Amino acid sequence: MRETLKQLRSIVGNDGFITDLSTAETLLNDQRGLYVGHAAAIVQPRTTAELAKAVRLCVDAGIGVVPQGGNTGYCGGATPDESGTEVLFNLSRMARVIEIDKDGFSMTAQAGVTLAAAQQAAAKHQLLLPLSMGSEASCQLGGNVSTNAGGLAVLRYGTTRELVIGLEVVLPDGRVWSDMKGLRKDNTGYDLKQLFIGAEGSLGIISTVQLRLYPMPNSRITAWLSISNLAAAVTILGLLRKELGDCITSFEYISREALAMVVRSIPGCRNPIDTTEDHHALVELSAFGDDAALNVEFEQVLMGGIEQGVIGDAVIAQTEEQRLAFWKLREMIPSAEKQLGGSVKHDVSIPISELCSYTEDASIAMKASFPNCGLSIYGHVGDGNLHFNVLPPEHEESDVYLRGNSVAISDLIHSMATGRNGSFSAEHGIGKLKRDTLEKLGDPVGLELMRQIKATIDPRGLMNPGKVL
Ligand code: FAD
Ligand code: 2HG
Ligand code: ZN
Repeated sequence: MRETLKQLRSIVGNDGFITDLSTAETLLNDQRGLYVGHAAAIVQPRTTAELAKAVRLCVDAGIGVVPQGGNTGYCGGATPDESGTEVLFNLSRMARVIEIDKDGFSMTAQAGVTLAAAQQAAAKHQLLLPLSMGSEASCQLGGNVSTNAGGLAVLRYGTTRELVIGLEVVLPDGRVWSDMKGLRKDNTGYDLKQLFIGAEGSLGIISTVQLRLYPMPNSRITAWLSISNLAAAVTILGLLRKELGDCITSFEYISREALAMVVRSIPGCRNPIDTTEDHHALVELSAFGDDAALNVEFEQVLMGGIEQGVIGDAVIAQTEEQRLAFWKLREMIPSAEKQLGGSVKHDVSIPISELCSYTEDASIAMKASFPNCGLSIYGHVGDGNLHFNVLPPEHEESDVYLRGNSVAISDLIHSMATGRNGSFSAEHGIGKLKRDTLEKLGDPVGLELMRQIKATIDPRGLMNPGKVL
């Protein structure tokens, strides 16, 4: 091991090699505080060539390799195990935007570019990288691709998978596989890049990504609605889509309880509508052309919703500051949960026609089996994806409650989701956290195929060991 570490240092240089792990807690532990990892070393390569050399060296020496981006993932996928024998590959120094192709509407960037930096680089050219989420200041493109991240604009632009047009990947044996032609159409056999999207670093380390960009819309409307329940949210979404089509970019549901937590614990947050009874939806539209005309059409649909009784009240953001304040109410929910003692998190997707009945049934089941627990339900209704998070009862010691009940709570929520043809992980992946759940609830034939693919690409099982499968 000592000799391998020496060689690793010579590949990535002193400034890319961390052995004083006492200073690296934030890299060794996952961001939710579920796992404490140890590592033989942390390496931070700068180039694909360095990365490939370093991976090959580790694998030849039988050392497990753990890829890490911004370490914002929810499932412990970027955390090394407790043995202290794995090497953590942190990609933060591979942070160069290589090219923006204005005519081809695409971006090529090293995998360690943060999502926010990539959005800004595109915006300088009046182009839109539509991927967006609460963690965007820290998460990296390689992490986004590896988790096939969803986020706040999937309704209009799709998940990360739909944005990826090229990838370069360092394979476990150190070979570099590259498909960076950026072609819209290419039917020459299997589309291998799809394998690495959402693989959570279990098949290789993504070193470069090529992403589709969009023209920057020139008008945007953001509204905060009060609504009676989740069913009303689904109805309003249907009305909006029917009347306004594809310009609906985001449609987020925020339950009364989730909003109350934010207002209670995050300074400066307040409900724009004077009600504590209702649930809420945050809607964003974006389009090209006449702002005023879109406003009129949107207001008509809102008025129709109010007349039908599915919308209680609506406020349209008049300034960018107000728009950001609406978004803050939504994006701060995870922080509020954390501040108030944590939650058992879930990330389910259900066919949209069954989303409401699922939520009702799961809420009843929770209250029956876990008396006095709280529920923080919110999320990407437009994608059929809800975060159905369960809070410890007030007056209970949160840590003790979460430790004692998380598994049973999640088992119930997850099996109710898969029982309705839903998914127990719509956007956050499997990592270490949901590996056993995948084993239990996954399709056996599908799991067998996944194992065969893993064994073909990573026969020694050294690429992110113990994650996903
Ligand atoms: P990491 O956490 O570092 O890694 C995640 C996984 O990808 C690990 O398995 C890791 O091994 C692997 N990986 C990382 N980089 C590479 C690489 N270059 N090559 C191969 N494998 C790699 N997720 C959503 O989908 N939607 C949301 O709306 C959303 N909101 C969030 C809000 C907050 C406040 C937080 C904290 C998280 C949120 N997330 C969300 C989860 C998380 O931000 C995403 O999963 C993100 O894509 C992870 O990127 P990362 O760079 O932090 O990856
Ligand atoms: C979001 O949509 C994220 O805000 C995080 O996916 C969800 O913290 C959560 O439960
Ligand atoms: Zn989410």
